[in-house]
Amino acid sequence: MIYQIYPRSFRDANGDGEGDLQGITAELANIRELDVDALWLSPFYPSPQRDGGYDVSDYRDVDPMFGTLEDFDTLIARADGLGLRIIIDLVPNHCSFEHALFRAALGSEPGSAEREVFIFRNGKGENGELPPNNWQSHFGGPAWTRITETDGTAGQWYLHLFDSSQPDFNWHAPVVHEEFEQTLRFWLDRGVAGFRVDVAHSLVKHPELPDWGGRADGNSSEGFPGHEAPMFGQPELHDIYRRWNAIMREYDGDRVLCAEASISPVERLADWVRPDQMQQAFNFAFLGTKWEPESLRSVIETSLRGFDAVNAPTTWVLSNHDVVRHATRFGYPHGGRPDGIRDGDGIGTGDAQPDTQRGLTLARAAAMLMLALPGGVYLYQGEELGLADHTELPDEVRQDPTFARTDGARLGRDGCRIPLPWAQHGETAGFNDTGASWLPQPTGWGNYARSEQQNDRRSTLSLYRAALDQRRALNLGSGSFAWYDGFGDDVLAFVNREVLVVMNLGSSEVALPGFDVLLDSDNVIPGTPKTSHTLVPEQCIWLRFK
Ligand code: TEU
Repeated sequence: MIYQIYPRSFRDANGDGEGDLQGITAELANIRELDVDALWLSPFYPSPQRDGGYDVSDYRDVDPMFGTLEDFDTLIARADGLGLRIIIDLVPNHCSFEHALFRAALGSEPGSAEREVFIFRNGKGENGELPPNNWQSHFGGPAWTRITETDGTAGQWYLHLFDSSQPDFNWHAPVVHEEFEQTLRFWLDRGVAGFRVDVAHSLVKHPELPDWGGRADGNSSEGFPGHEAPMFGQPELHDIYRRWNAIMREYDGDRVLCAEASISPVERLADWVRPDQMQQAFNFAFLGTKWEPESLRSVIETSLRGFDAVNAPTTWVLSNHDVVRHATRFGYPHGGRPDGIRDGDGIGTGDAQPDTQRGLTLARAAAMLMLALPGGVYLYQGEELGLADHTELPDEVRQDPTFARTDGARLGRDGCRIPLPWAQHGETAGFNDTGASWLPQPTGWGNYARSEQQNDRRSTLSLYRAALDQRRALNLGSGSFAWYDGFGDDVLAFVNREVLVVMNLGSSEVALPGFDVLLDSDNVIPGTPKTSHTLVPEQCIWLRFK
C-alpha cells in the first residue's frame, strides 16, 4: 500500500501555516502503523505555488517553505529505519515560468536554442494575434499565452496544457531529456525508491500541433470534432520511459515508476507498464466510476483484465489531491456530485451539500471493498480518518488556478487539500501550534482528529488499520479474484484467497451465508460474531470462506 502525502497540508512543524518536511518526519511512526509500504510525496520543490507545487522552478532542491535538502535526507533516513520507502513526484510535462530555463527562453530570440526547450510558435492571423492552434488548458481558457519580446513588441506564443505559469517542455529537444535524467539521478542518489510521473501520457506532442477536439484533457469542446488527441500517448514516450527504467536499474533494490495518466481505456494506460518501462499506472477508471453494481462490476473486470494482460498488478485509488474526496462524493446519489460538476471541480456554498453521514458510511464500505482487491492500493492522506471535502470555502481563499481561469465557474481542488486534523482541540486541530493555516478548516474538523480515532475501536482509522493488517496477513494484495454469485444484482460479492467479500449496494437487507466474520464496515472489532447474519444497505463485510 502506498500512502500519498500532500506536504503543504500534512503537518506543520514550524507553525507558519504550511505543512513541511519536518512535520512529515515527526509523524512517520504514526503513518507506519497503517502498514504502509511506501510514501508518495506530492511536490516539495522550489515553486511559486501557482498550482500547488506542480509548477516547479528548480527540480533539485526543496522549497524553503517545506524545509531544506538536509530535512529531506533526515526524512529518508528515518523512513528507512521504519522500513518505509519514499516515492517522489516528478513533473516532466511542464515547469514553472520562474524556472531558469524558461527565463532564458523569454530573454532569447525566436528560433534560438533557448526557445527550443519549450513549445514556442508564431501566432495565426495577420499580426500573429491568434493562438497557434485551438487547444484549451486543463484549467480552462486557451492553452497558449503570447509573450512580449525583449524589444517590447508582441511576440510568439508558448504552449501550456495547464496554467499559463506552467510552460510545457519540448520533449523533442535533447536538452530536456538530459535535464530530467540528471534530476532522476539527483534524487536516486539521495535514496528515493522511485517516482510518480505527473501527466505521463502528455509529455510528447505531435510535432505538427494540429487542431483537434479542443480540450487538452482528452475530451472535446462543443463544436469541435473529437479524434485522436495529438498530446496523448505519442509513440516517443516509450523511449523516454525505457531510458528512465535503465537509469533506475543502475541503482540497487526495487525502484518504481508509476504513471499518472488520465487516459482511457485501461489498455492504453497499461501500454507503458512493461518490464522495461513503468511498473505501475494509476487506474482512474475505478475512482471515477458510478458507485452502482453494473458500473463497478465492469470497472473491476476491465481493470484486472487490462493489467493482467501486461503481467502487472492493477492499482486501486479512491481519492487524491485532484478530486473531491470519496467521503464527500458518496454523500450524493451513486457516488456522484451535484449536476454539472466535472472532475477536478470542487463543491461550494452554491451547490447542493452532501449527506456527510451517508457519505462516511459508504466511504468505509468502499474502502473495505478496495482493500480486498488484488493489486496495489493508493491511499490519500486523511481518507483513513474518513475526511470529507471542505464544501463551503469562501471564494477569496481559493488558490487553485482553475477558479480564476474559469472566472469561478469551476471552483477547483482546494476543498480536498485542507490541512489535516491531528488533535480534537486547538485552532488548527493540531496541524500546528500557532493557529496559522494556508486554507481554513471547516467547523468540526477536530472531530475527525487522529488522536480521537486512535483508541476508538469503531473509528474509521481503526477500520483501515484492521483491513490493512488483514490484507497483509492474508496476502490479499497478491491474491486471486473470482466473482461469487447467488446474492442478486444489487450485491457485489467476490472471493480473494480465503476471503469472501460482500457489499450491499441495494436498498434492502441481504441474508449472509454462515461464515466467520473477519471484518465489517459497520463494526470493526475483528472476531466479533455477528448476531444477525444480514448485511444492511451500504455495508461491506469480509467473511472467511471455507
Ligand atoms: O494532474 C494531471 C491531470 O491530468 C489533471 O488534469 C487532473 O485531471 C486535473 O487536476 C483535474 O482538473 C496532475 C497533478 O496531479 C495535478 O495536481 C496538477 O495540477 C497537474 O498534473 C499539472 O501538473
